Amino acid sequence: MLKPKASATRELISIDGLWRFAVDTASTPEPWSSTLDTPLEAAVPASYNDLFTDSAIRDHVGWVWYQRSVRVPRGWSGERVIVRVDAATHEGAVYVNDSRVAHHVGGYLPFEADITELVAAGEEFRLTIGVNNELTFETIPPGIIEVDASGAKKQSYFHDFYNYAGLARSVWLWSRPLVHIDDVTVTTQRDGSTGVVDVASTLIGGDADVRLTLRDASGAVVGSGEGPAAVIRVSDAVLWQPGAAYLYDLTIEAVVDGAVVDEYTLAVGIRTVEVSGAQILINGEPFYFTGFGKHEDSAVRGKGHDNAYLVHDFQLMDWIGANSFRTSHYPYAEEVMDFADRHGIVVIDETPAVGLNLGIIGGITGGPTPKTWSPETLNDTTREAHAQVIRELVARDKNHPSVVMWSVTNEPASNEEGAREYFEPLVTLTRELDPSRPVTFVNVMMAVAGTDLIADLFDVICLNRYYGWYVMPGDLVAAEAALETELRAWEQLYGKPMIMTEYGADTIAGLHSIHDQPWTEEYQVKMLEMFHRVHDRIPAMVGEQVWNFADFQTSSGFFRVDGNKKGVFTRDRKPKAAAHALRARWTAIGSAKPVAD
Ligand code: GCB
Repeated sequence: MLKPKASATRELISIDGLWRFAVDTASTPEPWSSTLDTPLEAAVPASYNDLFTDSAIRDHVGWVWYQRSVRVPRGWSGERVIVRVDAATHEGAVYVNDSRVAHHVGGYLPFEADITELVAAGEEFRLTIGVNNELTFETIPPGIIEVDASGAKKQSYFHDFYNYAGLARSVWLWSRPLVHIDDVTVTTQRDGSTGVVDVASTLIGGDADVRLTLRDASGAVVGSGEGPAAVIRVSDAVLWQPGAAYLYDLTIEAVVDGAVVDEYTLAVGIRTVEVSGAQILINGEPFYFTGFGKHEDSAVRGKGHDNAYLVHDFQLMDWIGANSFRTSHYPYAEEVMDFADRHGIVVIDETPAVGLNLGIIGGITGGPTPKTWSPETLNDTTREAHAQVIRELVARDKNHPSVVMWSVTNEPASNEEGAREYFEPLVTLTRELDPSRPVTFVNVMMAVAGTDLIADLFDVICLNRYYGWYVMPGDLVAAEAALETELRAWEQLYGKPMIMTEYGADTIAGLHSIHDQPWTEEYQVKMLEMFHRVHDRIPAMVGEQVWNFADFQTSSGFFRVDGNKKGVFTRDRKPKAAAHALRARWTAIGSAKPVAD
């Protein structure tokens, strides 16, 4: 799915800003059919939860309504008019005046509607977007809704971040010609010093010839091609490298009778990625991942995309020497992916399949543990929802050179009966959709080598481990021994590349101790250093991504105090002591695996 962009044949208008906002009530059965009767306005993009002071809005479970009027530019007559919603978390319904034009399930991926027949150039229309935040066993991520004695819905879920909802990313009005480029898929290879750019494109709305032009960063034409499937060879190609991004511009034109009827330009990075033995090679060179699992999270905006945070977070990652991050635990805004492309940051791109593990809840509360994979819990319908987010994620992000790997899921119950049957078709699907990238999943600490049932299906094994925190807290000597024993077992059983995708300690900025005391800044540093000693001793370890880049909000409860504090930076992006320690290590090692003396 192409990101909305302006070109010589397309225009793009942001319809972000302040929208009328109301929570769903029984008294307005069709809120889209007239002007919303509400005193509230909500910012778009932003999650709505932390905007208002009313906890009934923050905790609302169900539909909310956003509405504004939009004028179609008068020059758009004869063009197709598209509404594009970058994300509606978790379900969206779009109405133009009284007509429903789109419905989409999945909170972190875009959708669009062609509204040409319902609007007129130069005229205004009423745009209403309903957003529903409910999570069930049929959604990704999953959750449970209970109705209490008063009839109020209560949402619970199995993932450790607040269920922010709303229009957290941009909404666009986009014009396209009738005959237009619908999709483009670019894959790249190297043949000696020649870059090989494979382009497949599809058209919609009629027949046209396809013309391709590839330009380098100075604008000079370095290659061209013709037809819906073409290969462009670039001599002496400048590669897209981690830390040294280089992007070409590929212009795709649809031509009818010699006239260009549509044009779209896509950034292309020429690079290869492959798994070889227990190494991950980018452009043929072993790559060692340093960086973080992140979240889209900030005060007031919740998961709302914010370009100021985007720039600042990437600045901090650069300052600390991080070369990569994982889009834990859902696809991030496309602006983030584009930025990573432009700045040479390597991305492990994760689906929103988090919390597919009912065992964790029982484990923490001591209560009964339901089976994760069963007809009553996560079942074939869940798997179809999961397949759909994989399809949409690959469709959205397949052309980003920064994306080197797909992560199908975070911490599923991969040790429970039924896991293999659930995941095998999803891994096959991911490989069919994109044969060019390795596929991974992120393993939970309860599913060790020997009890995990799915690791052999994947190219790379990502591990989240909390030795010294959830297990053996305060005892870093025992933790170090246990971590090393476990990693050696994985290495021996699979011989595949392994990345520590989560390790970390909750830390209150400003809390100090001379002892190994959990929650202090010193303990966070010592625990990370302990992990690093072990990583350096295990040849198959090809990366380390600390949990988490910054403190983030979670659901309330006895388990968290105003959120998860495992950030290396606070929620407002101030460094804890660990930030300085990581900076010393990562700026020294770059992208080369450190080896123990
Ligand atoms: C995990 C999860 C992550 C949590 C983290 C924690 O394993 O993947 O979402 O936030 O642990 O801090 O407990």
